[in-house]
Amino acid sequence: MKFPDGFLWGGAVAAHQLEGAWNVDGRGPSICDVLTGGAHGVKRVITADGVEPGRNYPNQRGIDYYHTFREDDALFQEMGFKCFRTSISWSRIFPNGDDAEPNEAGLKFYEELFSDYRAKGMEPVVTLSHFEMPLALAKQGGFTNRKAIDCFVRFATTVMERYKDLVKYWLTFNEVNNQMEMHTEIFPYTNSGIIPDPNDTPHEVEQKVWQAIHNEFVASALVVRKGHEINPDFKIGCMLAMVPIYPATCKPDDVMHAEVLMRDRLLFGDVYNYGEYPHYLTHRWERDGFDIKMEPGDADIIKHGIVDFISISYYMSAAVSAEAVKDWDGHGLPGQVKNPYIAATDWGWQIDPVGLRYTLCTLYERYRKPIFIVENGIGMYETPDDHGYVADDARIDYLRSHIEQVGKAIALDGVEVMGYTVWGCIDVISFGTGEMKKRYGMIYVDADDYGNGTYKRFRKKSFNWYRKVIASNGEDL
Ligand code: BGP
Repeated sequence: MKFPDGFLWGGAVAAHQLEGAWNVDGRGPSICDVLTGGAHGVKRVITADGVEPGRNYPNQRGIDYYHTFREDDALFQEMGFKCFRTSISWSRIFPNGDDAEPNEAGLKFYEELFSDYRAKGMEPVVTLSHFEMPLALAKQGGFTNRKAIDCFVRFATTVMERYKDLVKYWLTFNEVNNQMEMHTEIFPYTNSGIIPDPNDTPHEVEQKVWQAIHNEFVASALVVRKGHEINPDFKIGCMLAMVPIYPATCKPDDVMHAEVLMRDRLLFGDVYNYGEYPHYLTHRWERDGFDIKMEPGDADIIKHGIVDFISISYYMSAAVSAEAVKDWDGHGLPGQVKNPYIAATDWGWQIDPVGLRYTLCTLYERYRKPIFIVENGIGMYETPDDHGYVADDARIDYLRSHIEQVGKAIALDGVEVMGYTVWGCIDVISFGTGEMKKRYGMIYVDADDYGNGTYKRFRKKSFNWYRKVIASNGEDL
């Protein structure tokens, strides 16, 4: 398949999963610094009141990219990356979120980092908020508190002004829609800075999350507007976690159930692209008794802050059955069942390359905006040989089959796709589990879940494969 000229091939990471250096050069604590490491099937724990001795906080270490970025970037350059996606750690710039002045050491770090990307031929793609709210703001209610809007807009404006000649592509809130899984402790916390309160009823939790979501829409729209004022050439996108939800059978009840759940994922795209709340959402708020506090100018702000493009993460699809809803334990999707036609990763994520083409078609038909796939990849257990080499053929198969479907969406369906970045192109701390051993990289990092290891980097088999893919602009898969 032919990919368009200028297609943005590259890799993606998030500051809190790789930088480490959590308390140096004036950085304040962020919400991910106080997430403990979990293990396969074991929940991560939020210790927002302080770092407890004896606990493991993997995000504080990352892979020490703060100190190794020049060498790591040289490896990305060797693969031929055209772009590189990372986030700015909000608490490096505003350690408490509401400080009078930004932290110059933090600003300087990202200036050096983005300059290094440019010097190595990689276009920076920057996420403004990848689960990285300063902890001090979470303690004041996170995004349920309107104060967070002002703090976020100030942070975003500060960095957009400072890097206006270095960065062109910006994303506002990472995977903003995964917080529709409101009854997990993790997502309302990581997305909106809502510290779980065991006294809250499920309705109270939902009320808080909806309020935070509204405030995030206002914040995002303001940032889009300000960004375009700072530099009219900026391209500012939203970022949606896309998991196509299939009916488990063609029973009409299953089809309807899947449609309603899919709407939950797409409502974010609808607001970002149409600039207003869809009827099904305002109806739902009224139906279920949610009272969302809005200020008079909010609707107008949302209307005038429409995004330039849509970015997505894509890892898997899901299947749901209306019948199975009664067995739902409050986690994952109501009525979720295993799809018997596709395989799954060791973490149960169902591998579905065709689902990516399906997703691209759905989004393009609905919004007619260019789409940037800013996360795709597979988490695997890996053991290197004596030379540190990992023959990760399963990763190559995963990436190849997904890239093939992207090619089809472009060539057969006419979808406008801007680029594709492999998630965790170098092994990083897993967001969901805090494990190091859930690896996504094309570069192996010698470290375990507890910070032991040499932290040396080794090229995996997929490293050379991806280099070839980029060099041939997607023809040689
Ligand atoms: C997305 C996040 C990333 C990332 C990835 C893989 O949800 O945007 O931060 O880590 O998924 O998830 P995990 O690390 O849980 O396997």
